[in-house]
Amino acid sequence: MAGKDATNSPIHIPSAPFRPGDTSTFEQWTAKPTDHSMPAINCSAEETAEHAAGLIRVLSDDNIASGDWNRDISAEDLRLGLEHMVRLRIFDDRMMKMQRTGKLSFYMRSLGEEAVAIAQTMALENQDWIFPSYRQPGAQFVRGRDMVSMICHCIGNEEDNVKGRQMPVHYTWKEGRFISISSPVGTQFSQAVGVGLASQYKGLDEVTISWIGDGSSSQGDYHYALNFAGVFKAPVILNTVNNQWAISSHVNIATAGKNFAIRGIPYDLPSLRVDGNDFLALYSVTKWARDRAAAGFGATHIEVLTYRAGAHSSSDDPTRYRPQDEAQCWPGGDPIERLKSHLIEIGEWSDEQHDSLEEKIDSEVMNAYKEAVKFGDLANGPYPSSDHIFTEVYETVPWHLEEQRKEMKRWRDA
Ligand SMILES: Cc1ncc(C[n+]2csc(CCOP(=O)(O)OP(=O)(O)O)c2C)c(N)n1
Ligand SMILES: [Mg+2]
Repeated sequence: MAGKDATNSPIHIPSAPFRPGDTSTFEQWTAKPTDHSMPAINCSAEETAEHAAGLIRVLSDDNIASGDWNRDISAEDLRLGLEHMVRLRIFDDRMMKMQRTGKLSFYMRSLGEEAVAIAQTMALENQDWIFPSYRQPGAQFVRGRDMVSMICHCIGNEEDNVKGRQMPVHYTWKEGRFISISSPVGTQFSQAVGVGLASQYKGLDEVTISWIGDGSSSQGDYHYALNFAGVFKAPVILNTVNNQWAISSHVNIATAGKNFAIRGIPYDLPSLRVDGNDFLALYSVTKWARDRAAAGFGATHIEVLTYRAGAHSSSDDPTRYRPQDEAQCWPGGDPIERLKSHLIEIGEWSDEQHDSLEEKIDSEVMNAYKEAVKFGDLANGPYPSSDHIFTEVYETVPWHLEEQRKEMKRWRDA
């Protein structure tokens, strides 16, 4: 995709190929599910050169599964994956409504990318560590986090497990081995490698997975992580989620290349490029990477090719910088529609079942919402005490913070 130049500056500053008013004409994919064989889990980085340059798919354009990467996933598991994706989409819609009505301050949806964290977490074991970005909250549904607690976090009320110390959507969940999302993007990538090495040092059967966005992958953190993972053969799965945008910056300003996957090969990491809206392909490549890591052969680098179908966040208006219907032009389609149509195709699902699933999840989300706001919301309170600023961070509060706490109390109680 050729980028236009954004300015008349002597410095080349790429712009997006399509802007509001244009018609997006993405290159249509020619990749077929039968294109790439599944290499042995102990393969070299070079042996994945074609997988990195190409695109691993299991579902065809007609959502029929085939090829070497087509694993025997039970219909029950596929239905569960579909259910979690529907859950995330409906949950996101409800949270956006809460944001728009002033009940919480900020929100970020995973629209169009629901398959990523859900399929990939389902391919892991429960003891594996998750180092997410804000676009992978779906992993928590897979691990069974209570929805009320997720909503309380987004509101930042008394029941928020981090007591409002994080922005909404910056979940942290110890029991699910779901590490705190960091507002400074990209930090999770090198931390994930460190934790992977710790598991290996202790001789534990634990693999670590992390995701970074296309935009964030232009930071040093990404390269430090790949380098350490390659040198020390850490049991980690490092995903770059290329969803075409980093807020209003098009992917062509994150890299001059056209491909993120191949960047792993010079670091000696087997590298795979996968259709990120194909649940079966995502599941399959992640299982491959998990098997490889657990067997002691080291890390895998994966480019997850997808499209951010929604706004970056509740503060963003994408109609200002990209064509309004660009998501509909994405060659990878919609992950929920694709898995649904695959299940219908194999006789394991129906439109009626899908409708009743949506109804069931609608009321599940509504009930969780009603339960969560009982603990307070941003529009109506009650609000958590400002004392929380000073608690649960230091075991012993340092003197200068103690002074500030007293000062705050004086102002508050005056
Ligand atoms: C270190 C740092 N720089 C900038 C920002 C502001 N910021 C937040 S999200 C974002 C875009 C990230 O895009 P990408 O990595 O592609 O992830 P996506 O939102 O597409 O999932 C930016 C620039 C930040 N939070 N942290
Ligand atoms: Mg992005």
